[in-house]
Amino acid sequence: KHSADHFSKLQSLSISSINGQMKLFVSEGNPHCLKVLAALEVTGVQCDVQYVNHEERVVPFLSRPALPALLLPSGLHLFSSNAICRYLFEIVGQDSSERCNQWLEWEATDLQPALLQALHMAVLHGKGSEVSKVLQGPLNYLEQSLSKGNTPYLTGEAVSVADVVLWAALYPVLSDSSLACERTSVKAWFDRGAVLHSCESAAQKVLQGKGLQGMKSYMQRQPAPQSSQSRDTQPCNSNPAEVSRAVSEEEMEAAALTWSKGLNSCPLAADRQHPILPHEGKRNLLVTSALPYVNNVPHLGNIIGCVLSADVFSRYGRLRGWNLLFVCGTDEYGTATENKAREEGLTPQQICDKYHAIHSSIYKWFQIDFDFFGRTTTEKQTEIAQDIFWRIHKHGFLIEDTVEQLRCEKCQRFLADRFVEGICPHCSYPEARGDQCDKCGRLINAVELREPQCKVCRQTPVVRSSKHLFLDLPKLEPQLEQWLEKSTSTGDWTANAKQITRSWLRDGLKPRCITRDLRWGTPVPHPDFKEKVFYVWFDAPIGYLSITANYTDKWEKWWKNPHQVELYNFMAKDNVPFHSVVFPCSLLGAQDNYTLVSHLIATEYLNYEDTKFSKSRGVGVFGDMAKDTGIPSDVWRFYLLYVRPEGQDSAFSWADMALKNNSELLNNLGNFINRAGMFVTKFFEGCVPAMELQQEDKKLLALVGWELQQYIQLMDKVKIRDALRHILNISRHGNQYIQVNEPWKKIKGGDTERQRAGTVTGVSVNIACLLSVMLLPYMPTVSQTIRDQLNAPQSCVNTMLQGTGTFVCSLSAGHRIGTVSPLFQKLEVDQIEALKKRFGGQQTTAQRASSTQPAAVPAAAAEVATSNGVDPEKAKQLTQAVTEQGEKVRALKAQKAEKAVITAEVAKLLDLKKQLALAEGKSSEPAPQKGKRK
Ligand code: B3M
Ligand code: ZN
Repeated sequence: KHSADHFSKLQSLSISSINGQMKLFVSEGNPHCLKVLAALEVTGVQCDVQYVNHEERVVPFLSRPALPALLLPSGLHLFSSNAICRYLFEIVGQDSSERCNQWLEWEATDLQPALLQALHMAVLHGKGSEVSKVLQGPLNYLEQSLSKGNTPYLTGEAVSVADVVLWAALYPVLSDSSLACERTSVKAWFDRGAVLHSCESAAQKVLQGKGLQGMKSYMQRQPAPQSSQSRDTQPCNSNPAEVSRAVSEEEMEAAALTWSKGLNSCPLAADRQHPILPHEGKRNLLVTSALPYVNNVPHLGNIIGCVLSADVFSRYGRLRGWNLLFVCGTDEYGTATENKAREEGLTPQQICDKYHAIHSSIYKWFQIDFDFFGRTTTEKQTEIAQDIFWRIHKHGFLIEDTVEQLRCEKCQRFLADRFVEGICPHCSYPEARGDQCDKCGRLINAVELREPQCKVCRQTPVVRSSKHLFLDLPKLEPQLEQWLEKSTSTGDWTANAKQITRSWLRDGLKPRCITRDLRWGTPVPHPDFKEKVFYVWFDAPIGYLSITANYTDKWEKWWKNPHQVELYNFMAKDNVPFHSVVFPCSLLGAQDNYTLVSHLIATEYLNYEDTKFSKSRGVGVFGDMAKDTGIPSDVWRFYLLYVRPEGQDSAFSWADMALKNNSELLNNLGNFINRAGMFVTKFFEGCVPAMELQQEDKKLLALVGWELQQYIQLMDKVKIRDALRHILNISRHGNQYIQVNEPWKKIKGGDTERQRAGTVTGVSVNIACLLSVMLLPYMPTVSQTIRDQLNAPQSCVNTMLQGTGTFVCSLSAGHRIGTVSPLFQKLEVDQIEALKKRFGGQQTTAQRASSTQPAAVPAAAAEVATSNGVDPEKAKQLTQAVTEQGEKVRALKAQKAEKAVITAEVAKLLDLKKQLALAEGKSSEPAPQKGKRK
C-alpha cells in the first residue's frame, strides 16, 4: 500500500522531469552494473549513463568507491544495485511486491556470495569447473521455486524487477556454460525473450563481448570471497587449514606493495575538540544510544543492546576519520520514577540524581566513551519538547478526546492499571488486577472491575473523565511512509528494525495518547491540559535533542540538518516502533527540518545462561556487579560483543565466557601478540629486525589485508559481532605463520636462517600493531597496552582503517619496542563456578552485599519496577508472540482462508497486542472513547 502512495507522488512529478535529472554511474566489467543497465533497458527509463573507472568515488561522503550509483533529482544517491533496479521499476509504475522483495533479499544474501565465489574461481583462477559446484545450492532452489510456482516469471505472469535482477546476476555464468541445461525450469525462464534481449544488450556494454574475462580487472580488485564452509564455522573450532584461502599472485604483489608504503602515506586525523559540530564535506555522524531508564540498574543485556554497541561503533567511526558525535543520557520522567521514589522514600528528583550517578559510574567502568552523557529532566528538555508540541498542534496533528480513568481521591492520583485491584467481571476472582485477571487470564479494562480498590491505600477509586491529547498518526502516515521508504532503502536498518516497522504499518496506525495525569514529567503547556505531563514515550526521544542542546548551543546544527547529518540510533528491538514510527511522526508533524534516523540498529535479546535476566529473581549480572567479579572491563566488553545478539537472540554463559577468554583471548590473540613482541625483545635486543619479504610473507600480508577489508566492510554496516571474528582470524593466521617458520630455531642458524627469523619476527610484530588498532573499538585498554608495549607511533591509530583499509608496515626496521608482558589471564574453572553460583539466581541482597564489598545499590533497587505495569521480560515474550501471530494471520489471508478462521486469529492477535502494550508500560494509556471525539 505504501509503495503505491509513494509512486503516485512520483508520477505527479512528471516522469520526464525526473528522467532528465538522473544520472547513472557504471563501470565496465562490474557485474552489478549489468543489473542496473538491464533494468534501464527493460523499463525504458531515460537517464544519463556515465561510465567511470572502478576506483572513482561518485558518492561524495562514501570513502570507498560504490558502483553502480544513481544520482537522484534530489541530489541523493542510491548505491545498491538492487535498490536502483527497484527504483527504476517504481518510476514506470511497477512497485516491487512482497514476493519480489523476498527474491531480491535472497539474491543479495544467498545468491551473491556463491556467485562471487564462482566468478572468483572462474575468472581469476581459471577454474570454470568449480562454478557448477559452488552454484549448485542456489540454482536448485531457483529451479524448485520456478517449477513449483508454475508461472513464467518469478513473481507471476509478468516480468518484475526480481526477474531482471536475478537474470542479470546469473547472466555471466548461465550464458557461458551448460549449467541451466539440466534445470529445465531455470532454462525456460532464462531463455524467455523480452528480458533476455535487454540483458544481452546490457551485457555487451558491461563485458565488452569478452564474456567472463571482461570482469577480470574488476574481480582482481575485490577481496577474495571466503569459501562457504569457512564462512560459517566458529573460528575457535575450525582448524587452521580450513581458514587459509587461495591467494592469487596479484593479491600477494598488491599486498606487498601496500605494505612497503608504510605510515607516511596515510593522513593524520585531528584530535577530538569539543563541541563537535557537523562540517561541510565531511561524513557527519550523529550516534545515539537508547536512553536507559533511570530507575533501574542496567543489566548486561541492556548494556550490550545500546550503550556498548553504540560505543564500539563510535570508536570505530572516529578511527575512520568520520566527524562523529555520540550522545546518550538517562531517561528520567514517568510513573516508574514516581513509584521508585515512593518505594525508597525519596523524591523523584532525588531518585533521578542517585540513579543517574549509578548509571554514569557503570558506563565509566565499561569505558563507554560518550561525547556527552546527559539526562532528560532539564530546562532544555521542557523548552524543546514544548516547542515541538506547539508546532505539532499548530499544524493540526493533535486530536482531543475524553477518557475514563480510575482515580484515588485519597492518594490524589490517577491509578495505572496495576495499581487497582477488584473482582473480575468475568470469573468473579476477587484479586483481579486492573489490566488482567490472573485466574481466568482475561484482559480487563480497569473501569470494568467490580469493587475496585486502590492498591496503595485500599480506598475505592472513582471514575473520572478526563481530556487527553492524541498524536494523529493516521494523518501523518503518508508522510511517514514516504520517508521510511527512502530511509530504509538508503540506510543500514537491521532486518528486525525493518520488519517490526513494516508490521506496525501493515496493521494500520491509530492515534496515540501523548498526555498523562502525572506530576513527574514535562508539563503540557496547553492551558486546557494544565495538570498534565507528556507521556514518557513522547518525551524521551526528545531527550536526544535536549541532551545535545545541553552539550552545545549549536545543537540545531546536528538536529535540524538532515542533508549534512547521518543519524544512527542504537537500541534493543523492543524500542524500535518508537524510533521508527512514533518519534519520526512527532518530528514530521512539527515541520522544522529535523534530522530523522538514517540507520536504525536494533539488537535481539541477550539471555542469561538458559534463562532470562531478572531483577526480581536476582538472576543475572547487572552493570554494577561486573567490576566486582575481578574480570577486567575489556574482557567483559570482548565477551559481550562476541555474543552480541546480532540477527538472533544469544546468551551470556559463564562457562562460555571462560572458554572464549582462555581460547580466543589467551591462546589465540594474546599468545600471538606476546610471542611477536618477545621475539623482538629476546632475539633482536628490542629492535625490529630488517625484513626481506618472500612469497610466504607476501601471502600472509594478503591474507591479513583481506581480513582487514572484511572487518571494515562489516563494521561500516554495523556488524560488530561478525567483524570481531576477523580480528581473531588474523591472529590465527599469525600463530600459524610463526608455528610453521619457527623463528626460535632459525635464530640459532646461519646468516640466511637468521635473516629469515628476522623477517618473520618483523612481520609478526607489525601484525600485532595492526591488531591493536582493530581491537581499539572493542577493547580500548588492551589496545592501548599493546601499543605501549610496542612503543608504536601515535599515527598508526589514525591510519590503518582509513580508506578501504590497508595493512602497511608501521614498525620499520630499527624501531625500538617497549617492555612486553602478557595481556590476558586464564579464567579457572573453580573461579567461574563460584561466580556462576553467586549470580545464578535466588540471590538475596544480603548475599550480594557480603560477596561484593559495599553494594553500590541498596536493597530496594534490586526490585524490578513492574509496579507501573512495565515488564520487559513479558514484553519480550509478547513481542515474539505478536510477530508470530501476525505472520500466521498474514499467511491465512494470503491463502484466502475462511473468514471465520481469519477473524478468530485476528482477535488473538489484537489480544496479544493489547497485552504487549500493557507490558511495555502503556498500561495507563487511556483508550479513546468511541463517538465522543471532538
Ligand atoms: N528508556 C526504554 C529502554 O531503556 C527507554 C528508551 C528511551 S529511548 C528515547 O529500553
Ligand atoms: Zn489510594
